[in-house]
Amino acid sequence: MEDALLKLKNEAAGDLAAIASAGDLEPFRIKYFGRKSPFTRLMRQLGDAPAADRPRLGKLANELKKELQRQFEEKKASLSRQGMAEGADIDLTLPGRTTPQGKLHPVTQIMEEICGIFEGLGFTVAEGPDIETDFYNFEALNIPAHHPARDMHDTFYVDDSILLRTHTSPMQARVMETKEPPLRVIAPGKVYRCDSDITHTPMFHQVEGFLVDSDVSFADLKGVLSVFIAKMFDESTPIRFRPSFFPFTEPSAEVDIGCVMCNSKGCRVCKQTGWLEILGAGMIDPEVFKKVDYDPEVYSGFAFGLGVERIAMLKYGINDIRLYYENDLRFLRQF
Ligand code: 2NM
Repeated sequence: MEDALLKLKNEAAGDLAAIASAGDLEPFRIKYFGRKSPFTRLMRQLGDAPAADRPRLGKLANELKKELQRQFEEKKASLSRQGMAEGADIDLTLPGRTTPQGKLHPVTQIMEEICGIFEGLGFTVAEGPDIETDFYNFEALNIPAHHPARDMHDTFYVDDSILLRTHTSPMQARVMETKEPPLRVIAPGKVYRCDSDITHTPMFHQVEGFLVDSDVSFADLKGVLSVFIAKMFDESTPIRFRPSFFPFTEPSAEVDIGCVMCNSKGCRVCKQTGWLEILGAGMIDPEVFKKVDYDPEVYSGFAFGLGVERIAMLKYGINDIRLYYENDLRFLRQF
């Protein structure tokens, strides 16, 4: 029995020394520590040994097994360290750790696209304050106190004469007040109206623009806006100008494009008309020129205004304006 134990010890030492890779570990473990291992066999034979020798032999077998297990774990650890150094334990197929990259908000992207098109047509960008005076937001734009047009604007007032701008036109008035024609300016930015449902948010974005020079006609207005629509949507997008009213322009028009959702066939989005309203425009009213000290006999000009969220909704088929401001990454990641 003692001889058998000694022989087992030597054989195991030899096998352990021969282990050269992680793949050899498992067969060794099964051979020496599995159910059919020589230790199990020897323990069973222990019953045949003289009763006086049994405790000593049992202890010897247990110590031998423990020592072998310790050496085995050591071998395993050393092979693992070696593998790591050689790169064998690194899974090269795992995806790398990336830093998520942020993107511009879809409204910002569209606003930049709109501004880019007008900059290409020679317009410069002017930005102004969100908090405005009653004068620049209304008076200078030919909307006097108690004018019914004020009702359309659902204004947030800070006090009697200070308010959150309801459009970006006050910036236009500020530019005209300080610069002489010829001028081509666009004013992008946030505007505020006390209104909220699936097509209105209390804050939204506008791009308004104007051009002032001698001899500007409605044909110039149609030309510039046609080029804008062709670039923003498609060269073949149908356009129509419909008579309308704005206090700061005369004559005024609303501009429709053929419905991009149904190809002008008529659908829920265009209310079966085949047309979608995308901007308002007109020839700047001589009353506005008088407010900024331009001679209406010398100068004429056109102006236009459009809602950025609305344009992006039509371009991308977004059906609820509130999606822009919920910051749901599943929505934002699509842009
Ligand atoms: C619109 C429609 C028509 C407009 C007018 C002016 C200004 F200041 F030059 F008179 N800026 N923007 C204008 C004209 C805006 O938005 C629907």
